[in-house]
Amino acid sequence: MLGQRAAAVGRFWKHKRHFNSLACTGSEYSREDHEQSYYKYAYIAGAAAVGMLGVQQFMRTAKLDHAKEEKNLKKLANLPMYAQEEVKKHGKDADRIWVTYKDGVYDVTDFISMHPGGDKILLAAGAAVDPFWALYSQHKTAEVLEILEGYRIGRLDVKDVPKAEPDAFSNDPERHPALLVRNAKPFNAESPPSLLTDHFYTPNELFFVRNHLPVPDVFRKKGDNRNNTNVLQIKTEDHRLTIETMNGKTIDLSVDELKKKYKSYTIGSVIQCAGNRRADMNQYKKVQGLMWEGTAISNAEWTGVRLRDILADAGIDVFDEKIKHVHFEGCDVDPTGTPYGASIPMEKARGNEVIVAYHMNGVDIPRDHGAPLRVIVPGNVGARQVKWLRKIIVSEKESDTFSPAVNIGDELKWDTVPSIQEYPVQCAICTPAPNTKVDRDDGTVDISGYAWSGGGRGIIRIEISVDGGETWSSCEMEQEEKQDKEHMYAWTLFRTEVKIPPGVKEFNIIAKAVDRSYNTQPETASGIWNVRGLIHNAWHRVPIIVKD
Ligand SMILES: Nc1nc2c(c(=O)[nH]1)N[C@H]1C(S)=C(S)[C@@H](COP(=O)(O)O)O[C@H]1N2
Ligand SMILES: [Mo]
Repeated sequence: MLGQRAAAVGRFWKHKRHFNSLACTGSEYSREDHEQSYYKYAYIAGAAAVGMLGVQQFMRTAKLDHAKEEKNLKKLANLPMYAQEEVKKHGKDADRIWVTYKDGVYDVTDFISMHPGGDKILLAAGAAVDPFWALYSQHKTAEVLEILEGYRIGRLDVKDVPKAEPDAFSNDPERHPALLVRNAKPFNAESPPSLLTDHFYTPNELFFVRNHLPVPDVFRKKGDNRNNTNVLQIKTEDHRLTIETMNGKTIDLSVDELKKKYKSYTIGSVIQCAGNRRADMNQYKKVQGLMWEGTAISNAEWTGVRLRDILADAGIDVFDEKIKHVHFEGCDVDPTGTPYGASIPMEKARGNEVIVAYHMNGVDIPRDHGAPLRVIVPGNVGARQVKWLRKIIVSEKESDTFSPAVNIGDELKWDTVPSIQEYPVQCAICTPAPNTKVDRDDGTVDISGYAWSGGGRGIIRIEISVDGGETWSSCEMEQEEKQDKEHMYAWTLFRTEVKIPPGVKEFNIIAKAVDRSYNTQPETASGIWNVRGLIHNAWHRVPIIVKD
């Protein structure tokens, strides 16, 4: 009957999970931008981690439980010892549900019934949560451990205590030390702003990284004895891309076949995370998610084959009105077996510019960026550009790895808003860094930054103000010559110098851009604020200190 209760909770959760507060497990990870996969991963994270215990409401309960927990600690020494076999009897269908963590045995029954989403802990019911925590290590905070202790009922027999889990991220690639790490596992890092505008095409090593899970190990060679069972192992030679039609027919291609069969195209295209500049929006009013500053964006030249050529070859009529969306699936699979996924509208998918890429800046796509294949959807938000691509599916429906829009208040019905696809106009200053001290005697300050807009809308103007937006001067722009203003998927770099305003000890450098549709950026976050801090594109302001 508890099973029923949990199932009911589960249903409730399913309905409510689009409301961020329930999806939040209080960790960076689950509050991530997940433009699209947010909920799914939050859901699973909520599941997996006893950070599962970390749902916000739970945090509140935790405080109430504090006194109880102190008592528990005292009791700890006298607690009974249980063998794994005993714990196993308290699986998801039992009256009382137990889990273990290290040598602790916990009865989480009450937690499950009290907290929407708490039933996710059922994944570990009657067993150890350790393997889940290995994958979502960011949940294993002192706070969460403390909460868990409140549910302690005993000790696990030493012989049954799980050995330390292999680090699920131990096969992640080496990264360049200049990347600014916002979260280590899974790896999320910004490009260093001080180097970003030195290159029109961002060197692969400095390209920002946004991963939801461990990097699939696509380079494992025969005879390599790493036995990390948490990481999906695939070899580039063995990798297959499957295309599934509406009537269930599939074809599949190896990377070599794909390269040989279809004409190749190269396109300069930006990838920008919808959470870029979230930290900025957070200053205006608190938001949730990984606190990206202004460089969760990079620009590369991608080479691959047109998506529509592959679809046509699979017998799919790209003008069939029944086909509304094209879904993509990655090789990165979470503990419930669900791969990272996203979809784009068919109208976009059959365009000239969408490719299944195998090269990034002229070399094989590095592991962090989707080796061996990723889809590039120029002009759209980063989340749609699925890495480690293994499957393409055409469908009447949008991917249910739901993709929220932004704006609106707390009671937002996520289901009613379409996903973010094309990005609005964006620009940010990369140098100087905020709070740079300049000498008044120097007279001027050198400025550099990037601007970009979604949907191929080229940037037509970038302007700088040092008087709070009263007056503006325009910047010199560097653009991709091969792209016209109607099809500009690469970014625009800008440079200029401004005079240090007389008589001030500090001032703001403000930047804003205008795109081909004459869209420009809002002055503040006021009208675009949203709880998850997505697509923040207000005027970018960098405070500067003047030394006399
Ligand atoms: N398979 C897979 N594809 C993915 C992701 C992921 O975690 N797994 N992250 C997405 C998000 S949210 C972004 S912003 C971009 C980041 O691409 P990059 O890491 O190459 O910069 O990849 C997208 N594609
Ligand atoms: Mo993203």
